[in-house]
Amino acid sequence: MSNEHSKPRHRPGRAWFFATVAVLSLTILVLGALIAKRHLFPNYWTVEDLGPVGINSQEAPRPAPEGMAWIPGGVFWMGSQDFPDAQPIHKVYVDGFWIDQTEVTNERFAKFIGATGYVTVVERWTDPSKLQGFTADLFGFQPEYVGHLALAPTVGFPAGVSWLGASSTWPMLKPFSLVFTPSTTALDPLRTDPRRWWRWCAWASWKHPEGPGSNINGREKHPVVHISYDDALAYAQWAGKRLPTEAEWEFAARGGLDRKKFTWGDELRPAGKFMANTWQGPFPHKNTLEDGFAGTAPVGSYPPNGFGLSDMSGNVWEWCADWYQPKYLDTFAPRNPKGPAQGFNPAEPRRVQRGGSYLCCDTYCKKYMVGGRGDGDPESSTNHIGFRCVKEVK
Ligand SMILES: [Ca+2]
Repeated sequence: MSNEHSKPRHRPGRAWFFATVAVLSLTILVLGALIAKRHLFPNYWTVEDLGPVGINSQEAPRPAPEGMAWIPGGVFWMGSQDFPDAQPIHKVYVDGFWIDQTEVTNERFAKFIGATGYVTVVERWTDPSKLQGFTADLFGFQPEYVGHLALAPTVGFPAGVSWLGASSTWPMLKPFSLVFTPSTTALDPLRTDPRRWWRWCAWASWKHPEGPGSNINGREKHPVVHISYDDALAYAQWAGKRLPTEAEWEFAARGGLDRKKFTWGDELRPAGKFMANTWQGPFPHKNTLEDGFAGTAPVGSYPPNGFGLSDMSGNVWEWCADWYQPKYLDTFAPRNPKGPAQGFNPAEPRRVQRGGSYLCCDTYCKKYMVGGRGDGDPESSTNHIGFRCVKEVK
């Protein structure tokens, strides 16, 4: 007999088995690596293929609303690797819309007040029913500040006493807003109680930006400040406009550029030129004023971005329509997103602010960078918060 029986037999089933196992293992490995990468390094992500990044070709409808620029809309990469709450960078599509070329000025806001008799939130006597549980971190502070509050939870007050608790020692609970005041000595803002540079000021308002005795004479073209979200909404309704969604705001701010650090490019001061009203020098002690302004600047004092918009970086923070979520992408739609359904803490929800202000600087709050996000209590304000509006195409 042949030695047929001693030869290894051809076993196609086993070969297929090993091949299948190999392919499956490889697939699991690759998928696992991709999932791990997504979770560990979630820099880029999109839930739907929106196609290539680009600006819509739709021409500006006519007539153009006064003082507004046409933003054609399109697909863009939203978000930034420079800020944890602006990640992952993700593709978003927005329709075209009109947006104010500048922040709303004192002059414009005065017209609204003259026409409506509206009284801003910080000019109203406080409603005691709204004071329950009102704590320091509701005052429009940016996350950095809140971090400091966490380090020093009572911010100088006895444990358990809120800012309102402290202010209730004031007669009549006067309405107040926060006014920036430079510290008298140099300090490390990352390790210091922010009350060293923020003071609550009774009756500070848009008409009295630094408190009673101050006024806006000569600041007609400056952005209005001490504006709460509710005030901005009231103005927008009067003007037949609305607040921008955060996606619209960022699309507009990027000025047609793709994933740049600033609204004008990647260089903070191209050819040494200041492109925005921010803070120079050691914050919050000494502003060296190299850009020419300690506080607000007249709108349009710096070069506009690619869409013709001024001060999308610096000058004053601008309210957006969206609720703020540190992980907002969890609820973000890829097309015309309107933000999450509620704030990250439903008991103390906050709205998005964008653009940074004249108080942003290299060493502290870099949120004049185009991806930077801020947030604030809808009824609170400070003297570096304003807004601009958008208008839809009918
Ligand atoms: Ca400045």
